[in-house]
Amino acid sequence: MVSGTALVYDDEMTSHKLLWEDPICAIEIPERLSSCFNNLQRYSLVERCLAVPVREGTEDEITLVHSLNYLEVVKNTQNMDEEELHKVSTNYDAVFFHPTTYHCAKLAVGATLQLVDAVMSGTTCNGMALVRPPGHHSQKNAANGFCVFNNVAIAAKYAQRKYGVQRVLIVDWDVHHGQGIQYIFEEDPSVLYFSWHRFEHQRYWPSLRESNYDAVGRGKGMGFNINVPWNKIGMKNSDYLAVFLHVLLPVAFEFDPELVLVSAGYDSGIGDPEGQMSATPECFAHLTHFLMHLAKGKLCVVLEGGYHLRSLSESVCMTIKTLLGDPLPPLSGEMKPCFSAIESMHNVRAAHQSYWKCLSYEDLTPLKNLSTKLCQLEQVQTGVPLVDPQEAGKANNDEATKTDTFLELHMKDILSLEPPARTSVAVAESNVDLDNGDIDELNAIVREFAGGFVKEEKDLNALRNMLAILEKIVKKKVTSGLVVSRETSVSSALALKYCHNQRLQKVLCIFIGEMDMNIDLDDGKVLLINICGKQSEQANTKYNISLNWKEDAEGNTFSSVLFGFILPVVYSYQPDLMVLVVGSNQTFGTNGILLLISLLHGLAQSRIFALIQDTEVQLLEDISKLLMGDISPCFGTYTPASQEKIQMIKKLREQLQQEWEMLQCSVKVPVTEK
Ligand code: Q9C
Ligand code: ZN
Repeated sequence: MVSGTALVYDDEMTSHKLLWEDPICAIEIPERLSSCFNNLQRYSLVERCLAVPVREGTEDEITLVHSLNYLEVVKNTQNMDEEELHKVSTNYDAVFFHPTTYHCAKLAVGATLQLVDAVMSGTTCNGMALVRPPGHHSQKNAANGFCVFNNVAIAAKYAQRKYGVQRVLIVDWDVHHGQGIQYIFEEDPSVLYFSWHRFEHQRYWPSLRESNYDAVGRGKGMGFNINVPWNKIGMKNSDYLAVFLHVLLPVAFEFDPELVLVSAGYDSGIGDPEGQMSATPECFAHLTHFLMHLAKGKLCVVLEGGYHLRSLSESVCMTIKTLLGDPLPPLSGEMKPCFSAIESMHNVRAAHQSYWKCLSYEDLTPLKNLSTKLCQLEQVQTGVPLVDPQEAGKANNDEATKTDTFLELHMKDILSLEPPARTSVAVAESNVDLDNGDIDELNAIVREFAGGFVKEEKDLNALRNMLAILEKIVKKKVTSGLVVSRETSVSSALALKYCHNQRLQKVLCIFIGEMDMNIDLDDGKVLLINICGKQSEQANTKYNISLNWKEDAEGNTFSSVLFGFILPVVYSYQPDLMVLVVGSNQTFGTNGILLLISLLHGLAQSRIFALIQDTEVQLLEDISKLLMGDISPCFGTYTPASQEKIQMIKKLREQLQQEWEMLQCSVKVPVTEK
């Protein structure tokens, strides 16, 4: 298995800078790069990465995307004086040139390609390139929005040429629309481009008609361009998460890329003066974690925007920590997407429904009219206040300082929660080292709650040992544990009783297989999700959900139920501990279980207690490797789920979306609107 994370950085790229006064370009400063690197050093992350040197991109590489003519224009800026540089800059929108710009832009391209080489050659599994100038706005014949050469677009073409990669996914989480990337791959079905961006009904820069959700690609490329417009500022962690779960991830799993590139702008993070959004640094850990499950983990993250230095550098650190495999801090904030985000998701899902099987059975009425109406309403209600620019500047500064203070505390908060160890323990019915006192105490618990089951000494020992492992997780001595059980129904009921006794606030129990367990824990302290091949007679309730899911023999259909139902519910619940039970006659399949466990690592600080029925031991090795972080998971080829299955997910979502609000992804159109 390929492991390791590459870090491509060189402070030479800090020499490119603005030489004259220009309030628009003033935010793209060299410190953007150095503050990221300094923060990585402060967290001791630099030494954990493989340092990959930068190089200059060659003319052949640059012309994979740009015209020779444009290349010459940029090359000629090398020997210009300030006046000439200023003049060339004004030929473009929001761009500045410096005598070293050409050199730095070539380094930014070369750094990105060095990262692609490290990942594609198998030297490392993933990595990040910290580069300036950024790339995603630049076009065949033009610089734009601080961007000179389109680093990520060049990287996609390069990977296709050099390594024969068939399908590349580009995820652009920068707060601006990477229209440059869209134009380059618009007609190309081999590159799927996803971008979310501040749009405000086309009032926000670059104010293009083609940034809206209905720009789905052209010709052969139809369906391979996904735009998610944000029509409001202040989008939060839950809005970003919802778009990943309900739009990007289902489509990305269906697309099945061989390489994932991220246009990683952090101006979509909290405190950014351009983006005005509210996503906190750990949100980028979760986004990164999801993407690590595609393309056998081959993930290249490339810096684009990000103008609040503290927010930018903390978010970059969270991204790299995640690439390195560290446990994720829990996602903070209320887990409920806002109405405007739901509306955008609805529109994107409707626009793409004829191109992607994972969306095809949803009944989504396009919301065009509703959207315009709401937009007009908003204008009347709030209007656009006129402010004196000097006052606005001061207000911005206050905002930035407030975010600094907030982040200082926030990072301490979320990182103090980090589990002490990530090692897991695996036991069959063997012994766990225990003091005599502990033995007696645990034996008493077993006798109290599972006395009826204990026939011999052997039964008592097995259950007590199981509790001993669970106790280690609850007391935070280990992150996760694995136990083989002779009777998962008994062991899991006992485990849940133990958690209840320990006053754990929220325990998620996912039971896969035939469950004959009758526990009455409907008080919110346990959320039970049973995945089995049989229809349950009981109706679903908020805390007791039964899913009748039989996985196909070949291929995977489980990603649809994971993203469309299980993860939204689980993220809404925000458990403190997860108990995963694999009982007998499970119908979710090995790959389904592995993907589920791997995705659950994003929750409850990775605290997973896995219980496996002794008839399912062929799973044992895979699950224990996964818990130890020893395998990069491979989940089999995507097979579209049947209409029946999609209908089932839809029904469940309708049933439970008031209770579990991360399930919300479409707007119910009133009958009169149709
Ligand atoms: N009133 C990147 O984040 N703003 N570029 C122009 C005009 C330009 C952003 C505002 C923002 C460019 C890579
Ligand atoms: Zn940006």
